[in-house]
This record gives sequence, C-alpha cells and structure tokens, in this order.
Amino acid sequence: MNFIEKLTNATRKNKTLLCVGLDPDPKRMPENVGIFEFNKAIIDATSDLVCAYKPNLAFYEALGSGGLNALKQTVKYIPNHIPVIGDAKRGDIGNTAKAYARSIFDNFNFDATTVSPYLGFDSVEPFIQYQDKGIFILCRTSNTGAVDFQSLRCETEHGYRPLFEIVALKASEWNTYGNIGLVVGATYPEELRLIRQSHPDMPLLIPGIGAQGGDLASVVRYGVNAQGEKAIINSSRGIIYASPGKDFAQAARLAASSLRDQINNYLSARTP
Ligand code: OMP
Repeated sequence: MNFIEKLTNATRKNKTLLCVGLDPDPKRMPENVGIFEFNKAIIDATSDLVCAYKPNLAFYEALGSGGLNALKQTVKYIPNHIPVIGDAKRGDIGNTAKAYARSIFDNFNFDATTVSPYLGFDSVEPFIQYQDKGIFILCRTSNTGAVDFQSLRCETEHGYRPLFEIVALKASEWNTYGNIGLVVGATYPEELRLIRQSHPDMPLLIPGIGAQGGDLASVVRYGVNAQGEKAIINSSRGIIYASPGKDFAQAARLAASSLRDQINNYLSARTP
C-alpha cells in the first residue's frame, strides 16, 4: 500500500484529519519518563484518533544516539495502518539528497517526509523516486519568517507571482508519480485558500494548530479537498504536553479527541 492509500484508509477508519506531532522535549516531559516510553504512551492513548503521526527529527537528533534509537523504536511501534511522516525538511545537492532519502526511507522506514525545495529539482528528485512514499514540499511555512522569502514576488510568463505559488506549481509539475504534497501553515489561511484552489487534490500537511495559534475553522474550510479529505492537520505541543504530569497520556487523549471532534464539526458544517 502506498502512502496516499494508507493515509486515506487511516483517515476513513478513524474518521479524522488529525495528525499528532511526536516532538519529545525532556524539559517538558514528566521526570523519569524515557523518550520511547513517552511516545509509546501517547501512541497507545491516541492511535484511534489520528490519520498520521509526525515525529520531527530535530527532537531526536538533539538527544544523540539514544534519541535516534528511540525514534526507530517509535516508528516500529506505531500500528502499521497509520502512516508516519518523518519531518526532516531535508534539502541538498543531488548526491547528498540520495543519502538523505535512503536515511529517511530505508533506515528509518518512514512513510512520508518533508523536504525543502530551495535547491531545486535535483535536491527533491531522490525522494520522489521512492514512488510509494509521500513527499511534502515546504510551500508556505507557519512561522513569522515565512514572509522573508516565500512572499517575494517573482516574474513568470504569467506575470508576477509570490514565490510560494511558484513552489506549489513546480511541485505539481514534478508530481509524475502522484506522491507529492505541500506543507502549508495553519497561520496563513488566505495562502492556504489560494493553494487549495489551484491544487484541488494535492495532500496538504498543515501544521500550526494549537501552540502556534492557527485558526482551525479556516484550516478546515480552506484546507480539505472536495471530499473533505487530503488535509493532514498537525498539532504537536498542544497534544503531547496537554498535562506536564504523570497523566500526560490521558490528557493527550482528551486534547486529541477534542481537536478531532472540532475538526469533524467544522467539516460537517462546511458547504461544499
Ligand atoms: P507545534 O507548534 O508544537 O504544534 O509543532 C508544529 C510541528 O510542525 C513542529 O514539528 C514544526 O517543526 C512543524 N512545522 C511547523 O510548525 N511549521 C511549518 O511550516 C512546517 C512544519 C512541518 O513541516 O511539519
């Protein structure tokens, strides 16, 4: 089963567009709880509520070999029917990108990943060649600095267009195998609307709900495709640190369940 099929199945089985971000930070975790133990408890508490999990590699790399081992254990532990997006945001020259792609897909065994398009096609191509995997290209990121480059107006044959629109266009040109999606931050609803309008069926990974304050109503309204799918709405800190205490997993379940229900309520209120 390829990534898109796995995502669609998990979305329908669990009736959810929610993705829980597994970004463990020992400073925010309860004392004497290991990284894998923490993730395992969160997964056990939320696996019937999510369409995907998204560990961000930074949080594991920062902890050295112990962190990387915990990441491997985590990927292996996540039930097979739920896709795992390795958020690595890689981007390098072709030869190095090939090694990054092997690391992400062959070594860590992720179902999908995030890549930066800044170096152009040859930097993304080694990932795309893994036809069964999902490749999410950073298009309009959720942070304030997103405007520094992504909003710059560039000259094209159709007039001036912001860079993020050109990235989205290129991504759809590169999408020969149907395995490419876009990352669009929940904090930029108007940009999300424009991107969904021009790319009606591309999967969109939408982080920025919860800790970053993205507006859930507009994310659902503008992010989904005509079937009310293909939007992966991510929250990390808002779920995994819902409680700083020993009850973190139960609190994560409550937070995830409430967010999933809010998303579904907005979905049913939507006029197609
Ligand atoms: P919270 O802000 O804790 O919900 O975490 C958001 C997660 O999504 C982190 O792992 C970020 O690195 C990631 N992210 C963004 O926040 N903004 C983006 O534009 C892109 C990503 C991403 O690629 O997932």
